[in-house]
Amino acid sequence: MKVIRWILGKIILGLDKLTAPAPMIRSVEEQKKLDEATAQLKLYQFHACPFCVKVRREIRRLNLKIKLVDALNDKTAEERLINEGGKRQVPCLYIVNEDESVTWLYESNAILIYLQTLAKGE
Ligand SMILES: N[C@@H](CCC(=O)N[C@@H](CS)C(=O)NCC(=O)O)C(=O)O
Repeated sequence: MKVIRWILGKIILGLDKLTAPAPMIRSVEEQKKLDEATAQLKLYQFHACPFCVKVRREIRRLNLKIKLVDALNDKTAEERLINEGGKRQVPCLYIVNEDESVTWLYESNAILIYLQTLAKGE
């Protein structure tokens, strides 16, 4: 089972590399504003998880600068995800809200919607 997962992971990563979306181009000012808005975000993820690849592709397409956290190999990060986020599931977007509260956003589709809304400047 581990071998099959490893092979599937390699295929997914290979296809991702071959079909990587082109990053969106914005004005310097717009990009700077967006970079400031995403500075606090962290994506807890596994390198070869298909749901994480989906989110990373959208981050690339939207040209967002978001720190990636390896929740598989970084045990401290994994514990933080479980203890503070509530479960060991990736992808999970760590968000510091305007009022300093923290949201651990699970589910790839919900993360995509959040990032797309942010990129629109809403
Ligand atoms: N519905 C979720 C599925 C996410 C999912 O199944 N992630 C797997 C990795 S591919 C996971 O976190 N598994 C828990 C584990 O490996 O402990 C999404 O779309 O984000």
